[in-house]
Amino acid sequence: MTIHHGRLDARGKRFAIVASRFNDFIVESLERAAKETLVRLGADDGAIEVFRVPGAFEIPAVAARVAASTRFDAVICLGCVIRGATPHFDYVAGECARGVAEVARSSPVPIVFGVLTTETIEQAIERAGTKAGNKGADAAFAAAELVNLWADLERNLRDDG
Ligand code: INI
Repeated sequence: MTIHHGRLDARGKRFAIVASRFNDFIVESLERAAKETLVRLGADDGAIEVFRVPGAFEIPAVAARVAASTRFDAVICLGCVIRGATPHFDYVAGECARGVAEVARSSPVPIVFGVLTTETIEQAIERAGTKAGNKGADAAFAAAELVNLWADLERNLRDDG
């Protein structure tokens, strides 16, 4: 039996973070944790670039552009959409998730989804470094793992089409 998996190792890799400014007091915590996690996993601080967008709705288009540049080994999308804050929740959260998933399917590099979609501010705070962990850190772990799985896929599946 062969199991393919990505190592949690960010050494020598370049990461783009696409982070939205809306609800920035939450997104800043996600961004800080994502950067700290990548550095803990071996990435150079200088190998991490942040692309800031106004809101979660803008994340997919910028993630697509950044991924297409092939300057990065992975793209991490970070944002926060809170239902209590807007009647547009379903549109903004839905389009962001749908858009990132669509971009990820055809991207030359892995794209991970670290966008909080919560009912309340309290739930967002819980997921941004308090009792439910930090989704920015989780996204960074996922990105590091996928970068290495991607490399494994390139090595092993290249001849299989
Ligand atoms: N953007 C968010 O990232 N989070 C939100 O909670 C939010 N709310 O509440 O509306 C939000 N709206 C802005 C949206 O993402 C776009 O930036 C805006 O519509 C301009 O295209």
